[in-house]
This record gives sequence, structure tokens and C-alpha cells, in this order.
Amino acid sequence: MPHYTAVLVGFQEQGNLGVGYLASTLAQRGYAVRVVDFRERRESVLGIMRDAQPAVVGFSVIFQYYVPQFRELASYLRRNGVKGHFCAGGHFPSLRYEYILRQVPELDSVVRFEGEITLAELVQCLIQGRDWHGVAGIAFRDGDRCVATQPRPLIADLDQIPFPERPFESGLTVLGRKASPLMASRGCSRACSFCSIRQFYGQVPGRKVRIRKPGRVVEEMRALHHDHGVSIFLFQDDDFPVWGDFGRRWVGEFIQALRAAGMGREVLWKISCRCDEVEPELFTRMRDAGLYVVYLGIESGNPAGLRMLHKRLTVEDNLRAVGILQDLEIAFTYGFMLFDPSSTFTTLRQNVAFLKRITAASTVPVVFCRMLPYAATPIEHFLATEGRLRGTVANPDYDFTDPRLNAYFTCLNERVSACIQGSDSLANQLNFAWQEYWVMRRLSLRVSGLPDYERSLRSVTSGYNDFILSTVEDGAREFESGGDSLPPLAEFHEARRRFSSQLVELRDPFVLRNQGVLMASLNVSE
Ligand code: B12
Repeated sequence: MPHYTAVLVGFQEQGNLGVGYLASTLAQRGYAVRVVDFRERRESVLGIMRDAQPAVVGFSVIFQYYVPQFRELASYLRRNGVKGHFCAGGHFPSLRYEYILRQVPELDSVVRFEGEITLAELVQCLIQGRDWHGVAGIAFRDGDRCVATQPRPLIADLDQIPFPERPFESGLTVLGRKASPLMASRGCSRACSFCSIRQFYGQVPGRKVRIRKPGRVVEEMRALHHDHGVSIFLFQDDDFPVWGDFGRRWVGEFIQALRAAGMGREVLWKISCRCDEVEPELFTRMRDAGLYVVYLGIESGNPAGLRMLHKRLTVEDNLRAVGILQDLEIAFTYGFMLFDPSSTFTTLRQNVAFLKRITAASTVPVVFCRMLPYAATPIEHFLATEGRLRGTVANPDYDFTDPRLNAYFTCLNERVSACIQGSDSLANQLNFAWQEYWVMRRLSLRVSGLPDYERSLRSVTSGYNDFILSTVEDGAREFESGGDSLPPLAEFHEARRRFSSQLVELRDPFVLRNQGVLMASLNVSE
């Protein structure tokens, strides 16, 4: 195996664009880079390091939950003789560099905020044997102190950086169609109190939101489509550029470029945006050019929650967005924080009523989570000031003002989390089945029995939604009136198993029955 200048270790679930951009930027400058999946066995990571003997090992710590595991890996690699310069990047290390430098003594530096140019300069210093401590945008230990160098401005023109490398396929396919993540922009102009994006892009000089040229985005899509057979594009933008006159112009050019590239009919794409950005005329045009799912950051269904989360939206704004997408027959998924620091039993009931409304058509499963206070967010600060912040970096947490709610959440979460959270949760399986449905429908695949299939899918979704929401409602009543128990865990396992097998018994035979048509649509023989 050749020696590599840098080895980048990052979490590779569904790809990792950050690491991909770092790798392509280094490669463009002539450095040999190897990307490793953080989930690989540590012995095999060590083997790669021993063979590669990199001058720099970069750890991408984009989820703060994983700080302890990264610490463990860095320490293991050092103990086993890996030399090189160890650096870390990502939201948490950028915002809390002192913490991570103290907690992970194996680290030589932290690359703060956008990492492409900083890492390239750091690598250059290291391989030329020059002093690297003056590189802008880093932090390091100096005796007992932690020092941060001057911040590096954000990259003004995102089109100046090369397309990201994608050494690992995303692993995502829908009915045999490959899906890939990509980004048209970075940053968000809004200020939701729970989100770290604004803190991440807001603490350094430069425009907080940068948007690529539509033509370049389409060029990347075209390369993925033609060279790698990708036909579903998952935009990971913090807030896809659809807002106001600018958004309308940008989207107009994007659609034009898609059509000019011959991809107006054969590709589908998904975006994330805010509810107040959804409007009928623009989204009709987007739908007609392949937009098939919109992830809405809804987050709350009651006024106090929306205020606490600083969404600057009303419940009606949220309902309106869902209504428009439903009218246009664009699928939607959503983020929803059933619990947040302002939660009471009253807001909980309002949230349940809201979830009932947006899931009334039974074309989307009920999902929810508890708002967690990520490092350096305004809500973390608020909770600390109130004396309610709890937990650790890996498990940040807080108390509700009503102690009955603390007990209720713990009990409820234990029972429903396997249904609604994580990649193999029931809600995720339902979402996936619906994605397949929308792909078949939007690409007008000639499958037989699609309307019946849709009805049955609705029926399973509805059964699951009723089960979850009635559990939440009944439990809230019980705990509010002084009780402290929910039905036994076994009942939830059983319900989960039941809905899951209903789904499998419905979905698998349908796909099998239509296998010929589905394969033919991929130009693959059976
Ligand atoms: C795509 C995505 C996912 C994907 C895949 C992630 C992946 N492997 O890349 C999936 C769907 C799996 C996912 C899951 C989750 N996600 Co997510 N996700 C994202 C999202 C939207 C985009 C990531 C991305 O591609 N960014 C674009 C690149 C260009 O930026 P970047 O990764 O930050 O990298 C740059 C810099 O940080 C820096 N950098 C990063 N790493 C390194 C390393 C080195 C060595 C250097 C020098 C520099 C450097 O340079 C990079 C280039 O400029 C982000 C939001 C965001 N904008 O980042 C949330 C985000 C990372 N996710 C988040 C969360 C909370 C989750 C979940 C917990 C959600 C949930 N409730 O289930 C799960 C956890 C998954 C798990 N297994 O534990 C949070 C993390 C917050 C935190 N402080 O920990 C984020 C920030 C969203 C948010 N605003 O809250 N996620």
C-alpha cells in the first residue's frame, strides 16, 4: 500500500460530505489522502495507519455524542505507535476546542469551522517541516493554555472548492436506484435556538450563507448520474435556497440547468427547508422538475414551543406548509421535538393534536424526539443560566420545570424509542416504504396494483400512528394525575413486531410481484 499524506477518519453513514470535501481539496493540491470509516474495527484502522504512515490523521467529529469514542480511538492509535499529527474538526471541536484539547491529549490541533483551506495549509506546513502554529483557523495546547489562532474567514465562493470525493457509496438505494447526498449551499440565515449551524458559521468572518451556482450543482449531479448511476439526489443544505426573490431566481436557473443537462425527467431530488418557505407556485415548478420529498424542520406544534425554539413561525405556518405539499402531492418528512424545555402537559397535548393533523392522511409516520441542548447553542446557554442543564457532552440533557414530566419522558422514551428513533426503527421502515411508493408514482413506473398498495400502506401507517399517539396521550394523563407507570415494555415490543410484520407482509410481495417492471425500469434484466 502506498504511503498517504493524510488519513481522514469520519463517520460514514450515508456518506460524509465534510470529509469528502476535505479529501478532494487535499487531492487537488497533490496530496495522497485515504478516508476511513470511523465504524471500522479499531484494529483495522490501526492496520491502515501502519501501512499508510500518514503525516496527518484527521478525525471528523460531527456528532458530539461520539467524542468519547474518538478519544478512545485516538488513544488506542497512539498507544500502538501511530505517529503523525492528530487533528480534529467538526461542529463540536470548533465550538468547544478547549474541552476537546483537554479531553483528548493525543490531539495536536483542532481545525476550527470550515476545514478545507485550513487543513491544506496545515498539511503543507507539516510536510515541509515548517512551524504550523501560525496557521489561521486552528487551536492547540501551549503548556496549560489552549490557544486559538485568528479565525479563518468562510470560503466566499463554494464553487472554488472541488466536488467532494465519495470513497464510500452512500449505501442508500430506493428500488435499486442509487441515492447520493450533495449540497447546493452552506449555512442558514435563521437563528433557531437549538441549532448549532448559526454558531458554526456565525463565529467567523464572511457571509453566513453561501450558495453555489446552479450550473455547478447540476454539473455535479450530472457526473454522479452518468458516472455512478445516481438518480436520487438528497440535498443536505441547512436550508435549501428557496426563499424570496433570490430563491425563485436560483431555483429557476437550477431547473433550467437540469433540463438542459437532460435530467429533467429521469432524476428525483429531496430538499430540507423551513415551513415559511413553502409556496405553491415555486414548489409546483420544483415538483415538475423532480422534487419528490421535502424535509420540513417543523419542530413544534404549539406557540410556547415555537417561541422557545426561536422558530419565528406560527402553528398555522406549519400547517399551511404541510397542506401545500399535500395538495401538490409532494411527499414530506419532518423533524419534531415533542419535548422541549418549555414543555408542560398542556403543550404536550397541543403537540399531539398537531401531530394528528399533519399525519391525518396516514401517508407519513408519527416521529418525534426530545430537544437536546447541543454545545454552544443559545438554548444550552439558557438552560445553564436557569440551572436546568444536565448530562454530559456525549449525553447533553436538562430538566423540565414540572418534575412529573421528567419521570414521564424517561418512562415513555424507554417504550417508544425503538419505534421512532434510529435507522432500523419502525417509523424509518415506514418512511422508507413511502419513499419507494413516491418513487414508483413519480417516475410513473408501470407497476400493477399501486392504488391498492397505497391504501394498505396507509392502513399500516394509521395503525402505527394511532398506537404511538394514544400511548403518548394516555401516558400523559396517567403521569399528570400523579401516576407513574405505563404498560409493560413487552407490550411495546409486541406492537412493534406486529406493525413491522404487517409492513413486511405487505411490501415484500408487492415489490416481488412487480420485480420485472422495476428491473426493466432500471435497464437491468431479471
Ligand atoms: C447529513 C447529516 C446526517 C447524515 C449523515 C452524516 C454524515 N455521515 O455525514 C445522517 C442522516 C446519518 C445523520 C444522522 C444524525 N444527525 Co446529522 N446531520 C447531517 C447534516 C445535515 C449534514 C452533514 C454535512 O454533510 N455537512 C456538510 C459538511 C460540508 O460540513 P461538516 O460535516 O461540518 O464538515 C466541515 C467542517 O465541520 C470541518 N470538518 C469536519 N470534520 C472535519 C475533520 C477534520 C480533520 C477537519 C480538518 C475538518 C473537519 O470541515 C468540513 C468541510 O468544511 C448536518 C448539518 C450540517 N450542516 O452539518 C447534521 C448534523 C451533523 N446532525 C446532527 C444530529 C444531531 C444527527 C442525529 C443525532 C439526528 C437524530 N436525532 O437521529 C443523527 C446521529 C447519527 C448517529 N448515528 O449517531 C447534528 C449534530 C449536532 C451535534 N452538535 O452533535 C447536526 C450538526 C445537525 C444540527 N444542526 O443539529 N446526519
